[in-house]
Amino acid sequence: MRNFPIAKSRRLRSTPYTDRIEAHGVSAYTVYNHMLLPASFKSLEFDYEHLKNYVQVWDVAAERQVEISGKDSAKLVQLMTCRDLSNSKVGKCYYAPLIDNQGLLVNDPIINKLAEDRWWLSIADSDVIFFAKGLAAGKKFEVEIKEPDVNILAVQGPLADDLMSKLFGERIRQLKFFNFSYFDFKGHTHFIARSGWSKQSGFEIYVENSLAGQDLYDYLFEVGKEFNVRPGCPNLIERIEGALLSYGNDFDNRDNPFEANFDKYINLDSEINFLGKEELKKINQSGIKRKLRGVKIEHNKIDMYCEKTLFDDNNNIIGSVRSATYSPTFKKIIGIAMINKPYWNMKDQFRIEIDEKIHVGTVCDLPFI
Ligand code: THG
Repeated sequence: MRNFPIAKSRRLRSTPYTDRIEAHGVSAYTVYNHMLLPASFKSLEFDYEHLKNYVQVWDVAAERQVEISGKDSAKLVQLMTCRDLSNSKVGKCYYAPLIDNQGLLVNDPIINKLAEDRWWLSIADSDVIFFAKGLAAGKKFEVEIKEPDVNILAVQGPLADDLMSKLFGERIRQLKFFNFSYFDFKGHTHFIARSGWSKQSGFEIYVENSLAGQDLYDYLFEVGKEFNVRPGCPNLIERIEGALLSYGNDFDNRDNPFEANFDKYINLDSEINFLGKEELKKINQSGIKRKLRGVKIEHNKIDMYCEKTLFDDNNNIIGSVRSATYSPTFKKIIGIAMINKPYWNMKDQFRIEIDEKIHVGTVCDLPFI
């Protein structure tokens, strides 16, 4: 398939950093929450090696915030997720699957608890705001729901602490994983979390003032020279190796949270009230019939425009690949696939068609690294 340029419009939203990342040589975009999300700069493999060795600044403004505040905000947030938030603390971030009334996945945001009655759901690519507004209206909850103008800059890579401490001071090194705090730079206070969509460690700056954010972007590059800073973005190779799941790619509203390996975020035994709880109890009782697993394929190139079916030796369908890429580390294709029972424990090879040729692969554990 050929690649075509993407036509921009107001509906396909730019970010406050778009001019800057284009000046810095963004080479591909994807669309996420109706917004531009960079997908590569120099090349997927170059960006991958750089991310694992130095530090990158990412425009991840497309990770939009759904702000839920007011008297019933905690009730509404809990209603949307199967993760028990009853002991949640202000200043912490909670990775939490959102579930509908059928027990199916709606999104997998990071839920930031800003106050007992104020939350930011940092969402993946689906329209959570309408789901939240519909529930609030139906339940007659006293809440305010909006999408604030927050545009995240992520700083990711092994040298992220060194770069960030130059701007925000040494205190930032003490920030714990999935905690957030407030840090000043040039008269502006920024909400910063130790989180990000890579396994290389780093921070996310939830920029609330776009002008201050653009200034911050420029400073990160100026101060970052000594750390070999580069522009970057969530990297397909790195995130598949680390099995960071992507809503719309690896799982979506056809799948339940057990199938997507979210078991540790499913709390069926506590008193909490959430949508789809009875359905999830039933699924838990009867057991699932398929789940996400890793796959390795002996080939060097794959384009994923749609799910790719996997077959065993007798031409039985064993599952389908949902995300995949060539990994320079494993020197083969690695992917995330929904594999049917009993094949999810399969030790034998499966077959897959890529570019009209048959290739072989094996099922394996996630993550790869
Ligand atoms: N940061 C912010 N918002 C986001 C993402 C992000 N919104 C969209 C998307 N990413 C949400 N999905 C994920 C998926 C995985 C993780 C975070 C967001 C993640 N997982 C860790 C892991 O699996 O190793 C740890 C999670 C935990 O157990 O606490 O970080 O990246 N702002």
